[in-house]
Amino acid sequence: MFRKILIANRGEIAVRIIRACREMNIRTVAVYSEADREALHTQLADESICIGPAQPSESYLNMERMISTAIAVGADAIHPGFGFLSENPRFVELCEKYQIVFIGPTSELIQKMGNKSEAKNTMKQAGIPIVPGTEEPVYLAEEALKEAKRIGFPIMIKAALGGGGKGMRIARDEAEFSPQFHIAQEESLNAFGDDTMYLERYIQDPRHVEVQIMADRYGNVVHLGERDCSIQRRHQKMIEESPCPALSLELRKVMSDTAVCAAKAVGYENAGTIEFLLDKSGEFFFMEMNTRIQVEHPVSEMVSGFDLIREQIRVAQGMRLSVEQADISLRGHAIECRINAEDPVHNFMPCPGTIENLHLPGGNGVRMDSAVYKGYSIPPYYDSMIAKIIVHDRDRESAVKKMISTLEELRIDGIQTNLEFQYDILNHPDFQKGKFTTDFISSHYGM
Ligand code: MV4
Repeated sequence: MFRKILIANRGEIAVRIIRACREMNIRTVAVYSEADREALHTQLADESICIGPAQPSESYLNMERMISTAIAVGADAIHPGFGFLSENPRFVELCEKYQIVFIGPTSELIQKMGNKSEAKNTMKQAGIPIVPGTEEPVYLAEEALKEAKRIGFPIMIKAALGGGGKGMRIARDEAEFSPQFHIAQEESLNAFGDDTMYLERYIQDPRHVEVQIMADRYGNVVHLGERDCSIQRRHQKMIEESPCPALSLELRKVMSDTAVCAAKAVGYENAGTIEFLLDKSGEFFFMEMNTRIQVEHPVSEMVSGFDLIREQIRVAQGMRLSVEQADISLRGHAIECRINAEDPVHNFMPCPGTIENLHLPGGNGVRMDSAVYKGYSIPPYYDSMIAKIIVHDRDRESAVKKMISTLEELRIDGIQTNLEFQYDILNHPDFQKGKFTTDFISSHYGM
């Protein structure tokens, strides 16, 4: 059994993990950068160690420093949260080498799913539906154009190591293809140091639907239903909900079962997400597998009553899943709004600063996952997300109402936030009808 866990992260997810450990009587070690001396995670953990300067590369991304700190404090395991080192196979190998348990899947699996093109091929082999496209990597525009003509326009050009929209371009026709290919490839080389590309048929205005799965090392896999994450801007999700308002009970079951099948096919362990694109006709395609706990995991926790972080820790200790699929019932509707310190009016520019006054709402079915407090100064070096509001109610209409009144009660003074923008979306008739796709924000707000 773990006695002590080092949390290799910051912000609200570090706080979330500390809380789960406390409930499980596991000691916590926070690591913090020089900019995070006053951060909430630094204050809440049993022990806190400064691991370097503010720049992420010098602190939260510093693998050697992270491992040596874990060894020095006698941690049994490291929880990586999301971002930072959470999907770095070399870091997982380093943990294995020094016999510190990495709370997540194996380095081999992270590596395999990190290559999006290879992941697709693996899933195709397992009978999972994928977007038609190239199976072999493409490097040259001329060679790629031949493939594009075979697949048919419009075409999505993607970086093999991409994900999250980087190194991704649409080519509407043959004339656009070569220039777009070069732009995407250049972006990929800059971002990932790799120019391996692949092509897909372009799916017009899809919904982003992802299924939460949880697996132990004995081949048991359960799902916690799906989340609709279509409300996003420039590949940054803003609102997530469960269940997806567009799914029939039948389609919901097919997608969830498909996700479990995908996880079993690759021998997955720990928490993971299978991302699908859902097109207008109700056809769905595997896109990517995320091999980490995700920002939006609370939405699934609220509809299932299941603690994903606790279960991650349990299965990482070699325990069996604490539940079978039949034990999981998905009840009601949950919605999450991400609160960012940013200015929607000025191109969502990050707006760090000091929180002069703060009121966080609560009440029946309201959950706040946050890392801020009155008087806290948000440092400029990290992600601008400062809090997540999650509400749960009996049905979607009630959950939307609850989110609206929760946003009305929330006060954050001293900094710019996206609060009003979130409020606007929640009140939009199309959002309220569940009528939206991934282009919702760009088409309704022109951003
Ligand atoms: C697509 C697509 C349409 N067709 N692939 C964006 C991020 C990356 N994970 C995959 N993405 C997309 N891939 C094909 N073949 C549309 C998107 C996409 C998108 C996907 C999910 C959520 C928001 C999105 C916003 C724009 C484009």
